[in-house]
Parts: sequence; structure tokens; C-alpha cells
Amino acid sequence: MPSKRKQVRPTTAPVARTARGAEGDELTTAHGLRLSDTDHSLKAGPRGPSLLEDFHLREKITHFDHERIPERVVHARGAAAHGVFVANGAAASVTKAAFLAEAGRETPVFTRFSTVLGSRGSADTVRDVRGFAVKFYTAEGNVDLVGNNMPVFFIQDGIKFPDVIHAGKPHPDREIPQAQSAHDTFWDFVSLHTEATHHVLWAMSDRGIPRSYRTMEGFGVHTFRLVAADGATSLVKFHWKPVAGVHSLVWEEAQLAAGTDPDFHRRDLADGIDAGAFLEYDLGIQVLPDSAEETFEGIDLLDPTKIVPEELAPVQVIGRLTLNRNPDNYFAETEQVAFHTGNLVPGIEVTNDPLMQARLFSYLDTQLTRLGGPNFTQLPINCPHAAVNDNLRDGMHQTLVHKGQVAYLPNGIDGDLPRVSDQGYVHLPREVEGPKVRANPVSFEDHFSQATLFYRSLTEVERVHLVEAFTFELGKCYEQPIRERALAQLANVDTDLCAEVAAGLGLKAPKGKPAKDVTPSPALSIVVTEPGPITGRVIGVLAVPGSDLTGIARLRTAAKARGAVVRVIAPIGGILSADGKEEIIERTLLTTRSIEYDAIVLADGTGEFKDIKSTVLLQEAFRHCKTIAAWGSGEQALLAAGVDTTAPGIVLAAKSTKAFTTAVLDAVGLHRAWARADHVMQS
Ligand code: HDD
Repeated sequence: MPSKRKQVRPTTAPVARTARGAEGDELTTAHGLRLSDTDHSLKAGPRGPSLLEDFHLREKITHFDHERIPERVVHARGAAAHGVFVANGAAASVTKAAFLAEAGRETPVFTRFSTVLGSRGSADTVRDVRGFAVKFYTAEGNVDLVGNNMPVFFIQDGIKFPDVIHAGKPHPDREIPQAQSAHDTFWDFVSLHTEATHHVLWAMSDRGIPRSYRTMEGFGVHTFRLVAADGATSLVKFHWKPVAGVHSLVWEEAQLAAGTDPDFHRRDLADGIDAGAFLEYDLGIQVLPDSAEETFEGIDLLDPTKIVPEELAPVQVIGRLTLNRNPDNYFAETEQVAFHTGNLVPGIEVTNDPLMQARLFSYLDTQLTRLGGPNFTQLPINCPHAAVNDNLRDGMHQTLVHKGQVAYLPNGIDGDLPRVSDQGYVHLPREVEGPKVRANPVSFEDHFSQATLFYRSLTEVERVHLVEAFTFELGKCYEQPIRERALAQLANVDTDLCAEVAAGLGLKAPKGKPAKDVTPSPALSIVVTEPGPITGRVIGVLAVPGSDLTGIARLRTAAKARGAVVRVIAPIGGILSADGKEEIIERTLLTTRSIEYDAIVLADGTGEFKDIKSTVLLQEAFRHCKTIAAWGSGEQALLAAGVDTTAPGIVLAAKSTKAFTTAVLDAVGLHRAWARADHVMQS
């Protein structure tokens, strides 16, 4: 006998939807009444007062008044994309979760990237941690891997989350500064709370200002416990490795972008997907033995301020994520998506990491306020792709029309359905014992050695950036004791780092006790020496009437073949045409800044051209160590703009040839000509 327990959507007669997703072409009220006028309120005469009777005016304004929902208390600023995760089978020995383990299994995903501190309308390129949250719509229910682009966290225990966030958010008296850590309360907190040191180094490094979401790593941060089909368990750390490599902006560029294109990252994400340059990441795991101590090579795996260097435990790739579809509607999808670290399936468990434990409470709790009640799982973006058969009932915004009389177990009326499953989630039985205490394990007391490890793993140019970031941020603090305390903290990380920041601040470097025997982890550096993929990169070509359009077309074709785009920049808008060829001018010197481009190329024909805006464009690209190239008379224009054409990363050719375009694109593949940094400092 079929169960009476059906869940059905409201039973209005089906209405065909248009391409806009609307039901027909005629404007109606929310109740389906067709409207004859939506531009004039109902008035007592053309010059008279509006009438309370005007139900359309009242409905329109009332709905508008309630269009906003509370923004996320953290990670309010975000952008997202749909995609697919395909497992490669390598995880089969460590987990029974089919979406990770089964070779070739495809799982739809929704991924939301975010900054942490800023409000919903803040700029994308601020110095901050980036969220990297992935919702897997698996056949067994949703799994959320709610990670960041840094593998460690500011705090070891979730009870301190409100503290670190209050310190990082704008000052409560004036609500400034927006989306920044360069202010007193942040540095006051992190300098007193030394367990933040390792994370602060990551945030001040180039990781705090990613080039794009495409070129950002992601980390699950906590150690998870995977359970294999035979019940064997392993401790694992999750890593997202971007196929496009890990690359960052430079600080001046990030600051410029915050003003000239606050949507820099979300635009890059959406444009890339629209252009077919999908974002790809390998999902990898570090597999560590599940021991009673929950440590690996002396590293406490429950401490979220610690990493396991990849040289000690290699990251094994278990599948690939491809983000290939933009959301149709920002609010319905990106804003309403609700992640929860407790969304798990058999084969994945959490550990006792006290940061994770608090998160397991917070995510569900926050959605109740943000999404206005307990039925947010019914929103399309949150709906599992697995069958849902719960006994949860009613509540705000209930969209299901449950049938029958039964919403309890056990029941005799409805065949005792729904029954519990022998495939259901079983928490591994593990011993829990110990005194009830508010305390951390002793191993959590080491706050500096991995910060030292991080610093010493960086290349020279990355260290310079780190020193500049600390000097900038502390230079923005008003309180001298805060700067001094932050320096005392750095003295325990590295003597040179502390001395250089102190010199920049005009202060005396205090003495500390940095760890001596630290083995660097080269995997932590993001500087590359071989050209990598250039998918999603943007090359600006400056051209003028009379420029060599064949050369531009050649560069465009070669760039497109490697997933990059060419944009033509000219003094004024319109179309360039010569010899029957045409190039649409996509940017003018008025509508562009250097931050839009990974490389700037001067086309032949620009030799006589000189304009203060193009000089600024080229000077910025030069300072930011971007590829600069020219063919033909373009070189003259470079010299006229004061560009040192002997510096590294400058590609010149008499003519546009295949070799020239290849050299330009390979230079872009190196991301930046870091060797030029010395020239920049000397010039
Ligand atoms: Fe969190 C959102 C990542 C610690 C409480 N967190 C949020 C998002 C990301 C992270 C990516 C945005 C999700 C989205 O796009 O909607 N959070 C992390 C990571 C952490 C972390 C990697 C440490 C390893 N978070 C953390 C703690 C707490 C929270 C310790 C509280 C005890 N996080 C929240 C929250 C948010 C959130 C308040 C705000 C909006 C939301 O959850 O849905 O519950």
C-alpha cells in the first residue's frame, strides 16, 4: 500500500514559465491579479493625496521594504558558482563516502567564495582571509566543506570566535575602517592573543590578497576522520589545489582595485565562466594515521593553528572540482545558500578540534536568524538532491504541504514509516573520558614555531611583501603600545622579520626567542619559476588608429587557445579599422586602470602616442612586475612612458610573430616578473 506520507509542493495549476523564469508576460500582483498601471499611485485627483485603498502601491512598497535579509555576520561579501566534482577513486581505501571514493562519480556542487570582515557591499581585494565553501549535493545528502584559503585559524577554541571577529570588524563607535585588519582593535587582540601569530603571518603574506578565486588554494583547516568501508579510520586534512596555480596581487594593486573595481574577484569569476574558462581545483587529502594521541610527527592534529607540511605528508589528489555555471540570481542562490559544517555523510566524521566543535553549533544557529526560521533547507539552493523524508513540521516559510496525520515515530497509523535505515549515519563509537575542564592540551601552547616555519619557507620577494604588509598595518594603528606588543610577538617568529618591520615603523626591535631548528616547507611558497596555465588571464593591448590589427588578432587567437582574453585599449572608444580588419575598442584610457590586466602590450603604431594616462597605466604595470610587451614602434611608446625596457619581464619584438606571442603568453604564465622588483626599488 503506498504511504500516505507524501510531501508535495503547493497545488496551483502548472503555469508555463518564460525564459525569464516568469509565469507569462503580463505584470501581476503577488497574488496573480493582472495590473493595468504600475507607475501612478491611486490618488484623489491628479494633484490629490494617495489613497490607503491602493493595494498595489502598498504591496509593492511593503515587499520592497523587506527585500533585505540580515547579511552574514562574517563572510558577508561573497560570490559563487555551480559546478561538478568528479572523484578519481584514490580515496576508496580511506573512505566509504561514495562521492569521494568512487572513480568517475559526478557530484553537483555549489561553491561560495568570500571575504571575512567586510560588509556585503565591501571591496573584493581587501587584505583578508578568503572563504572557500563547497556544498556537495551527494546522493546520500548534502556535504559542506566550509574552508578558507589559509590552512590555519586565529584561534584554537571556537569560544573565542566572537572576540577575534569583534576585534577585526570596524570599530563600534564610528564603524570604521571597513573590511580591514589595519586598525587598532585587530592588532590589540592578535598581539595579546599569541595563538593567532601563525594565522596573522598568513594573512599578511600574499595569500591575503589573491589574484582571483581561480588562483587560490582552499583548506578544510581542521583534521577530519575518514572511515573506510571496512571500518578502518584515518585522520585527514583537505586541500583544494587550483589547476591555474596559486597567485596573488601586490598590495598597491589590491588597494587600487578596491577603488576602481570593488567587484574585481566576482567579476573575474563570472566573466571567466561566461567565457568558458572554467575554474578547476584538485581536491587532495593528507592521510595521517589515526592514533590515540591524534598527533603526526609531533604536530597536534586537533590544533587548528598548525599545519602538517606537505613534505612530511604529501597531498594525494582524490578528485577534481570544476566550476562551470554562474548563478542565475544572486539573492536566491549566493545569498540564501546556507552552509553547515555538520552536513556530513557516512565515511566522514569530525574530530574533537575545539574550533570545529563550536562551528558545529554556530552554522545551523546562524541560519535561523539569517534565513528567518528552520525551513531554509527547502530553499532550492539548499535542497538536498537526496530524498528527504523527515518528521520536521511547520515553522516559518514552510513550503511543503505535508499530507496525512503522522509526523512521529514510532507510529502504528502509517506503517511505522519513515523507518531508520541500516545505511544511515552512525557516529563511530569512540571513548570519551576526562575531567570536565575549561582547558587546552599542553601542546596548544606552542604559538610561534610554525609561524617561523611559514616565514622561513617564503622566497625573498614574498618576505619583502610580508614585511611591507606588517609595516603598513601597524603603521595604521594609533596606539604605540599595540605596535610595540606586535613587534615583541614578531621577535619570537624571526629576528630579521622583526628588525625590518621595526625599522619601517621607526621603532627599536625587541629581542625574542625564535625557534631555531625549523625545517622550511617549500610547498608554502607561491612563487613559480616555470610558466603555468594562463586560463582566465587578461591581456590589455594598447592601440591607436593605424596600429597593426593583424598582430592584435594573432595575439588574441593565441591567448584564446590558452584560455586567456585580449582587450583592446585605445585613447577613445569606437572601432579601429585598417586593411579591411576591425578591432572593437573595449576600454579607453578613461575607463581602464592597470589592475584589469595581467600584461600590457603596446601594438605597433603606438610609437608617437603619449598620454599621462597611458604612462600611469604602464608605470603601474611595471611597478607591479606584470609582463609588459611591445612590437614594432610600440617600444618607442614604452620608452616615452619611462619604462626601463632592459628590466626583467619586458618582451620586445620588431614584428608580431608566433614566437613573440608565445613569449608574451609564457611570461604571463610566470604570473609576475619578480626579478624586476629590484629594478622597481632602484628606480
Ligand atoms: Fe565560519 C561562515 C569558514 C570558524 C561561525 N565560515 C563561514 C563561511 C566560511 C567559513 C567559508 C562562509 C560560508 C558561506 O559562504 O556562506 N569559519 C570558517 C573556517 C573556520 C571558521 C575555515 C575555521 C577553521 N566560523 C568559525 C567559528 C565559528 C564560525 C569558530 C563560530 C563559533 N562562520 C560562522 C557563522 C557563519 C560562518 C557565524 C556566518 C554565516 C554563516 O555561518 O552561514 O556561523
